[in-house]
Amino acid sequence: MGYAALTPDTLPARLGGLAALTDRIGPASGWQVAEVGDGNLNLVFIVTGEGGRVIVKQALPYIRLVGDSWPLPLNRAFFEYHALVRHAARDPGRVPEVFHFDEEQALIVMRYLTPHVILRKSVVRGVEHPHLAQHMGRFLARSLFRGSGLALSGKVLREDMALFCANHALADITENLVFSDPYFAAKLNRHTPGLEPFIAPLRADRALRVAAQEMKHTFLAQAETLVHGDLHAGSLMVTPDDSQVIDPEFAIYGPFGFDVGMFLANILLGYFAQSGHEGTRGARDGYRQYLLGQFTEVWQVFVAEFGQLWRSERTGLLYERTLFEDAGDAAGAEAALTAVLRGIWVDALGFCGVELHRRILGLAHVEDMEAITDPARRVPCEARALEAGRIIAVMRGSLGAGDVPFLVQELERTIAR
Ligand code: ADP
Ligand code: SR1
Ligand code: MG
Repeated sequence: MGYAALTPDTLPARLGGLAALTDRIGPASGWQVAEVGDGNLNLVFIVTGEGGRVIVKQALPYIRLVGDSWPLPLNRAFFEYHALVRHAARDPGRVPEVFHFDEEQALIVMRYLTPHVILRKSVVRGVEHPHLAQHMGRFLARSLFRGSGLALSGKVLREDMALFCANHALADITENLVFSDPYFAAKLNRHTPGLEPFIAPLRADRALRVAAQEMKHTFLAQAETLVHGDLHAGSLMVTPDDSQVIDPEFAIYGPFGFDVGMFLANILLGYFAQSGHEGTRGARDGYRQYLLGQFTEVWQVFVAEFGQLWRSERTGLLYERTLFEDAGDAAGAEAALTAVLRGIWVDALGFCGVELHRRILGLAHVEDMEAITDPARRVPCEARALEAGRIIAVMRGSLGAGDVPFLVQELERTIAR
């Protein structure tokens, strides 16, 4: 049969013949199915059998958040599957295992993560995850380094780039929603009532509009490595000891700094929301310091891991050892590493800035802020995040790693409650 969206009622009959499921969770006659998708795009089912549980994720021919007025290709499941496979190889154990992929049905069967919770929900509750920065700094360095011309030959890189180039419909969402829509009155934008006095000057800021377009240009033109493409706090599932990266359907070749900046922005969104949560004013100071520590540590771990990979796994077409270490110029390789890392940091800040804006002004908001039900409490939190995003994006070329925590703490003081 051709593609048909699953429902909890039809799923057992449709998938009951798959050994990938029955071998793991038992016969379909005993299955219970619940649709749990809370993302913006797809169906997600938990299928429980007598032997265990699996996740069945299926793409819809449209954007779930908006409805069938916004069609979206089913082939995004193909790219999610291929990205999961590559991530599993590049940072083993950091993504859920894939048990089955059906291209026609746009469907992935994967490991059910338990007792994991979505990181964003944990941050809203104020829960610390002591290993998160280690896990994510390493994941970012490993997935991005090993997916780039630093590790791959030109042939392998370009063939893979050609494959993922077909994921342009998802890139188009990012190109519009992240880099352009926040900076004008786009149709699907929304914002908290009362935020208007902070939005008008932001949109009038020419340097910011230029910075956002420079980042869009970089996203389009700097096809350096396979990026996850949507690495926000809803794309991570965590326990106290583990972190699992899910949902890479936006995967495409893009800049090293893209995933880094998106993830760092989501830490900052969690930070700025803390003072708005009911009954927590002042009580979350320690947690806010923890989040700023995570911001700094993710980057530190990234730098350390990227450097280690640079020294031990630089076997691709870029910065060949022949020109450096093998020619007695190890110091030259180190200088080149420093320059590459500097470029990644500057780009990451640019992406961080625009992500802060689009999660407050665009279509797709975040629970960190949405959980603050009183608009009068939410507005100052969002205003601080907007101003942080503006400064970070415009000043990205002159900010060091230690400057961002200092800046956001200053904004807590200067933009009044
Ligand atoms: P979308 O592509 O629509 O954003 P996600 O991949 O983010 O969908 O999944 C939506 C939700 O389904 C997640 O927020 C999470 O609660 C749940 N989920 C997804 N994958 C898994 C998994 N492997 N194990 C457990 N829960 C999952
Ligand atoms: C219309 S899709 C909106 C957002 O949801 C996804 O998770 C991406 O972040 C996208 O920008
Ligand atoms: Mg998602």
